[in-house]
Amino acid sequence: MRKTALITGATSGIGQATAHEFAKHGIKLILCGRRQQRLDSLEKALSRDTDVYTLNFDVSDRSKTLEALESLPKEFQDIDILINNAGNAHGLDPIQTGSLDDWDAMMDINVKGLLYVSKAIIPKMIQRHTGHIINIGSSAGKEVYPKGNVYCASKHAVLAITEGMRIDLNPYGIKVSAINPGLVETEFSKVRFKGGKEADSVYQGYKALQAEDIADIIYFTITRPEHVNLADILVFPTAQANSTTINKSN
Ligand code: NDP
Ligand code: 8X3
Repeated sequence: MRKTALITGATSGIGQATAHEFAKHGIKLILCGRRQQRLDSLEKALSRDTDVYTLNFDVSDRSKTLEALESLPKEFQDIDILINNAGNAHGLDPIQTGSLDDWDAMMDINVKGLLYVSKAIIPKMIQRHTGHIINIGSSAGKEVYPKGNVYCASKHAVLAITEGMRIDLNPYGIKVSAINPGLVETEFSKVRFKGGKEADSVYQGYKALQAEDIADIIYFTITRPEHVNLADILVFPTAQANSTTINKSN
């Protein structure tokens, strides 16, 4: 039987590349995001290869998230794969000057949003005794870097939640994985720096990971045999050794 996947943050970057990768393999798709035009074009493009359903909601809005996920038509209700990917960094500031709005956004989207979406989907996975949840963490979830404070905290939380999910869902045959990338060239830095020019230099002077590299790893992770779960993957561009050591000599 064809599998069904729900991807949050499918309108850009890693989520969008994953949608394309899954469509190529005929996986049924529920694609989520807030930018309707992008959802419409994705639906149009990917419907050639698979069945696509789109949902527009803000993951940080608890009632809208639960409402949207409850509204899924019958043929999209049996979700086999959940990719909790929606998220971003907002700002890069020392703790003493960080913005409360940025902190709220990161905790509300990266942490609470992931929990709301999971809360809606896990019960059916438990009922069906099958499922695979992939949480997109970050190298920032394993290591704190200067001015990364709250973003790093949000991704450390994602890793802790992933480990908790793996324990609690263990009796139900549900796989839970964390994929933790280093620098990936997406709209991530545009969002972090609110469109400011600091974003331009983030991926210059070396070859950063591309969204397709992560999509490829996600597809590999969901296609391992039933008894194999890739629990926790850390992936850097070759030029990056850790959050602060990047060889920009290229
Ligand atoms: P992008 O900015 O390219 O994509 C972010 C996606 O998240 C968009 O589709 C956006 O959709 C969605 N999103 C953001 N906020 C919300 C919200 N409130 N409600 C619903 N959807 C939302 O970044 P990436 O693809 O790089 O990021 C994807 C994930 O990967 C994030 O969790 C990020 O933290 C993580 N990551 C990124 C790395 C990088 O270097 N790029 C490295 C490590 C991890 P829309 O705006 O339409 O709602
Ligand atoms: C994104 C990677 O290093 O910008 O999570 O935090 S980093």
